[in-house]
Amino acid sequence: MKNKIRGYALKLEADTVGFAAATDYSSKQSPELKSILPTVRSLVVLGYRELDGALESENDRTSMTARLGVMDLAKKTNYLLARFIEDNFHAKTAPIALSYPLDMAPPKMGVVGDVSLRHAAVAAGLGVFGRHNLIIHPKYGSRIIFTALLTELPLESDLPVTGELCSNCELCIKSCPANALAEEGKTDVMKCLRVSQPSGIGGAISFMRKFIGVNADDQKKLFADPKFLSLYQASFIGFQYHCFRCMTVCPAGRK
Ligand code: B12
Ligand code: SF4
Ligand code: SF4
Repeated sequence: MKNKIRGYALKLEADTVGFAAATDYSSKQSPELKSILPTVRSLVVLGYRELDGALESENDRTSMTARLGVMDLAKKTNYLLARFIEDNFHAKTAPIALSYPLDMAPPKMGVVGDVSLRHAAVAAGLGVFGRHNLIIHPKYGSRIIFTALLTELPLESDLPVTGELCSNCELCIKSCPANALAEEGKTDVMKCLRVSQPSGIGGAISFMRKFIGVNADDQKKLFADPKFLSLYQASFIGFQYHCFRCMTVCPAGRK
């Protein structure tokens, strides 16, 4: 069964595939898997490498353009693979988003996913946590992102990655423009968000506050403000990252 699923996922252009029994997945902050699919027994976790040229580009729109490509590919692959499992193995299968949509209600307020894909990747033998709190894959290093499917199939977990992949070189900590990685084992979410998603919810709130506090003439001027124009752009492109530094600088797993 695993071979068939892995083969089809690779054919659909996922770069790497791992399996985890639902009992081996553990993420304290995240909801129970059964709250998503009550009959869940396993996870299929898919990894997609990021493009070196896009990540290393000095132009953050170029890095984001490639990410949008990975997101499109991952969304389609997730859906097609879920359909493949339902059709071939008669097991209910639920696809998990790469990032969005997120639960925006308190207390999570959009910073906790329905499934923690990093913990899922560890359980499925696709990597280990590094000092930057991201998953390092043995072949693709930190330059990888994940999606997952929850299934009713009774699949066993793949072998975990053993051994350290992070050398503790601290490049990620030193390169983070937001100083969001200073505390070990914790990413300072607000610091990261301000730098990596200036056109996210925080940016929108601060723009609206400014907008409602000024007179009509100044409001007109604000329509030409690059902040407003970026928010407008984000409203139809979707959320956009302006920082990929911690993924890009990490030498782990790279030849
Ligand atoms: C919300 C979110 C964010 C938020 C909040 C992050 C956070 N604190 O979890 C913000 C906006 C800050 C963010 C930033 C980024 N994100 Co983000 N994010 C997510 C999302 C949607 C949900 C994460 C979640 O549920 N967190 C809540 C719980 C699970 O976190 P937690 O239990 O508190 O765990 C934290 C620590 O305790 C620690 N930790 C937990 N266990 C262990 C164990 C060990 C041994 C260690 C060392 C640490 C550690 O790691 C976590 C970091 O704070 C996931 C997608 C998903 N559904 O998983 C992507 C995801 C985690 N993001 C990802 C990426 C790539 C990024 C960015 C690089 C932005 C970008 N350009 O893409 C930065 C990196 C920030 C960083 N170095 O931590 C990838 C990670 C891929 C990978 N290789 O690991 C994911 C998995 C998206 C994906 N589909 O691949 N993200
Ligand atoms: S994405 Fe950028 S701001 Fe956020 S933790 Fe990584 S390096 Fe720091
Ligand atoms: S940059 Fe260095 S310290 Fe940071 S995760 Fe990679 S290997 Fe570890």
